[in-house]
Amino acid sequence: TPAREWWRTAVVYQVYPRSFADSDGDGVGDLRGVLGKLDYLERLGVDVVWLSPIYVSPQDDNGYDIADYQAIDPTFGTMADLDELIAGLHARGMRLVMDLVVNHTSDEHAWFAESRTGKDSPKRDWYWWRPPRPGRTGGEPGAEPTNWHSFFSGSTWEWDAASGEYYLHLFSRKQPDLNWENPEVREAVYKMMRWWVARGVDGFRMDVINLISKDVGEDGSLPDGAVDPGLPAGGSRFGDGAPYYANGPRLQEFLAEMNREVLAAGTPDGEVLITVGEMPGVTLELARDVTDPAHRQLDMVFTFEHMGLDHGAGGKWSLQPLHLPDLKANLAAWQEGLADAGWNSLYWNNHDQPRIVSRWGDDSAEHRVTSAKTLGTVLHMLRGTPYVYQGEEIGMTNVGWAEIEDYRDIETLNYYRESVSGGASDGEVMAGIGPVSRDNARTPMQWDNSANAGFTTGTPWLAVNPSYVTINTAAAVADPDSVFHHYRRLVELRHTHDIVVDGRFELLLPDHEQVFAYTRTTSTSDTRVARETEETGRAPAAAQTLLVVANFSSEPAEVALPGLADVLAGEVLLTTHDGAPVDGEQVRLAPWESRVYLA
Ligand code: ISL
Repeated sequence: TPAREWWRTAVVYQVYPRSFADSDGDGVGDLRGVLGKLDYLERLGVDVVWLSPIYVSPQDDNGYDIADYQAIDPTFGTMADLDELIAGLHARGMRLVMDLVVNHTSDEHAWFAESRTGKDSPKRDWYWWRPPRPGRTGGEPGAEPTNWHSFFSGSTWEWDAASGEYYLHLFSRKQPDLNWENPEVREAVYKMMRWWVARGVDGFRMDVINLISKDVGEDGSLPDGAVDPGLPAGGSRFGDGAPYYANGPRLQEFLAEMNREVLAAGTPDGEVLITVGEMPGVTLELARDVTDPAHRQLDMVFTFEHMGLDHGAGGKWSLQPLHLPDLKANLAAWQEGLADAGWNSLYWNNHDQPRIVSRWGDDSAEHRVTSAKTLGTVLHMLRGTPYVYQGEEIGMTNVGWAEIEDYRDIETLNYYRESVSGGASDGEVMAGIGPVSRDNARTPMQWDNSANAGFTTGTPWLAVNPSYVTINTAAAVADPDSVFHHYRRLVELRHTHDIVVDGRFELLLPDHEQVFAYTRTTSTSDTRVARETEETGRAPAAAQTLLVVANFSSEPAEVALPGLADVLAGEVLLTTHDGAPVDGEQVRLAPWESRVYLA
């Protein structure tokens, strides 16, 4: 066994194919579009591409509603295109991670079509079918089997008049939840996964994988959730079902089984696979259990804790300014909590989150570039596997449209409808949607300053952010001081400096409201270093300190770093600004200035 799995030194780049590059002018990105950008990805230096879903799908949730797991949606291309993508990535020393969406299928999947034919269907039990509440008439409000509120608004239950039962859908009504209690379901999923591994994929990003085990009673019952009295009128009859559908009792059993049945075998070439589980509501304790290599479940998970730190009373739709000490405390807790067992994934962005430079940086003309760089620095020098979402590496910003007509995202549209029908004004609701909607992440990738940002020759499925005139990859690649080249160096540092991969994390200045500072240290007594020394017979690496000091604000800042004068006098690995005004332990930072030192 290798001393260190390859993914511990890797950086992953997420491609949202619908918005990445359109090769055929139909306005929707596709696989040949991705193929045309491999040189760009190679230039950035990333090791892995995670491809959001490209499978056959009615596209109710942009492909997270899958109708056939083993076929490519014609919108995106053909299986031959995908094989070419795998080969093209492998030829460049890169790997491909597929999105695995198995908490639910599309309602147009053959499994569900069979399941809904009636109570006697051999696949009836592959999904969650339940009768109306006792004494209630199916289809009337309140007759649903539980009061759970869907992620995408409304009830999690859809009435099926033909068979006289409801089916469960935690997301849209076109995304029925699979019943993982049924071993046939699990075997079908594992079989499909083995098929993809045999085809050459290198791992899986597992969509909402901590929702697969529901807290179902022996009699098949599912409990009601607590009703939040603070919810707006439209949502108030619904309760929070998360305690009964997230992090359920059999989750780790299912993950361990999947590992045994699929993942343990590795790739046909004998390499280990990479797995990352998306887990809304995961706790640090559960993350440690799931990612502890001794438990053989997953390599890492996506936590949502840091992404929730700026949520207000109305949840994700009422963003508040971030209080920096909260972010530092949270990231530090995960760094420390997974230091000895388990592994972190590191991210600011994905296709569900608003753009980080608009959210926690400063997207004004004056500070956009430096704040994007500093956000990148703070994240990438942490211990774990960093994920870069398309466009993050050029500092793409939120689009924040004011009119609901501009949006396409089902979560946004349903939330708008539910809120307005509950009595909220258009203005109020749009004020929430603008800075948060998932469409902020989904506007087309900005390649150059030609029409439609060079994304398509046709009409883009979602409008291009007008910022493309200045923010685009052509400009960024040509400018040595761009966000792109900063990200390229961050990726490179992880490859060239073991301390970025292995160093122990320590937070400095936890209460400081402007400055994010931490060290990573290696010492010859580290267990990992000692183990590798023994295994490889190489001389142990010398004790080192890497220091990150970052001004997370648009005002100048000054801090003292007691005991770190030697490090501050050491090598500067990366900066956002010229010159380094350091006086002993005293550091002055320009707005959004950050530096990485090594000594
Ligand atoms: O958007 C969100 C973050 O605030 C969540 O509600 C999101 O839906 C949740 O994180 C789950 O996301 C994943 O599964 C969904 C899909 O819509 C998302 O795109 C996907 O990342 C259902 O498959």
